[in-house]
Amino acid sequence: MGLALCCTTALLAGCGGATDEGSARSEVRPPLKGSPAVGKASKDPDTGDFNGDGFDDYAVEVDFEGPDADRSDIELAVVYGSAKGLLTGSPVRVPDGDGEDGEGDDGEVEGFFSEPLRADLDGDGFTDLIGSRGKYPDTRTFALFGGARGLSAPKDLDVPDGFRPLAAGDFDGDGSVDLLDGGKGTIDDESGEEWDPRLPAERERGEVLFGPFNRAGAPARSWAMDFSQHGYTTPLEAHTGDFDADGCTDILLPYGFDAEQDDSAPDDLTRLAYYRGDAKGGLVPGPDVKPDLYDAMSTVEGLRGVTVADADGDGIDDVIGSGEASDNHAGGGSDPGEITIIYGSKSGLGKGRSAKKMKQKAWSWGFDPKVGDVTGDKVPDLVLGDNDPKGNGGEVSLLPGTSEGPDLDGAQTVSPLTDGLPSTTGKPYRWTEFGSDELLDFNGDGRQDLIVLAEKWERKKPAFLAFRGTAEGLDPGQVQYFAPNYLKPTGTTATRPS
Ligand SMILES: [Ca+2]
Ligand SMILES: [Ca+2]
Ligand SMILES: [Ca+2]
Ligand SMILES: [Ca+2]
Repeated sequence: MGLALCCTTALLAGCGGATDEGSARSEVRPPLKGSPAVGKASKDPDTGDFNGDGFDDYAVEVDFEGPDADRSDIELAVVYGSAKGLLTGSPVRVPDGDGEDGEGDDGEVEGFFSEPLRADLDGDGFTDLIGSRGKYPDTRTFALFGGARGLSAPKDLDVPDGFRPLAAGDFDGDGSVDLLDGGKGTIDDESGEEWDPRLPAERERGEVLFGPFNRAGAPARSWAMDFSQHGYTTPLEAHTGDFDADGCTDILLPYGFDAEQDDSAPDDLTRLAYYRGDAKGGLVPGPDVKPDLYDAMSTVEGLRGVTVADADGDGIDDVIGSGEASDNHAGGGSDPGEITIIYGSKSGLGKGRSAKKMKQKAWSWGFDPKVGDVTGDKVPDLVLGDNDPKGNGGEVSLLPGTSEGPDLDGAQTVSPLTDGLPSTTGKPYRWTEFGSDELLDFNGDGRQDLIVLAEKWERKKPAFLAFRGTAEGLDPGQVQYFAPNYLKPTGTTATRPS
């Protein structure tokens, strides 16, 4: 469907081909090489920065294509920040296991089994990178420990077999980081598969490991917790934040299930569970948020996703929901894209200032909300994606923050049609799947920079485009380009640079 729309648009635009018309491109500069600056520990380390040098560092799972097109090789790549920008020529790489990717004859799948988490697990004042990898179901939880000269080599943690770190936070507020596994009755919750029989029974329901973690990577204590809603479903992901400013991390757990046609489904299922961090209990359900959190942020079509961030800059985390919308109406109508911000407050989530809603005509508006101060005026800005604007296959908008909230009318948009973006071919493709990946201040100037992942930037191959934040917004004139191949030749497995 994407391809068809792309071609139609190109014809309407009156161009000869879908790929050779468009905006001016700049040349790709060579990868930036160098070692990260030597940093220092901090009492409250910035989660963006692994070596404490004041420059945020980027971590991403990258599919390094092998010489054989059928083989892919997924690795976790870390690209350090510097005053000059991301050190794309000197990445650190972590493989996902020992063998080839893909499903083998024995049905084993090798890969990463959780999104990489950033937290100071060992409490030494440097942010660590935590993940899980291996051959399912024999996955191992590992950490790369931050340090003044960069991340350590990956080290397996001494945690229960099959533990999958879905979230990190200080749930009991004792000052040490805790890890949470939401349970995994299914590999793919969307498919509604049965509990995976290969998993030990105790892994089905969820577990919280409380810090401090010792040098062997073992938690101080663990606690089994049932997030499975009567064994019916397990959380797809987890979003942590402190929504009531009590110093204990709270958590939102979205679930994916289709219970409408299922008579056996429990009648009290929720699609978005809220657990409050508690100094005595660790994590406790609720309290109820009125109106219901899911209902407050979803459209009739549902909810695309949630993001946690301090959207109004009062120091208390807020929840941003992106409402699902559809363009598949009879007669060609489309729902507006919708964003809802529910504010945290000392008296609880949703109990402070009233929720803010924003709508835009296109159903595709409002994807992947992200919050950060891009312009450096100390007011948080909002970054939103639109994955289907007419004619360019993805764009990203920066809504500058004001005392009234994000300014929709003052939005700046960058897209594949923006002049000056770097290209190795000089020939932009239109359907690039251009979307925001992460906000980080990788050049340490106090303004958040935006890393865009364009899955099909050139020759249908992915590229990262790192936009710098400036007082005027995102600067398309000095964008750093890097592609998986740029990260490939010089890197080895992770070691602390010496
Ligand atoms: Ca850094
Ligand atoms: Ca650490
Ligand atoms: Ca703790
Ligand atoms: Ca910056």
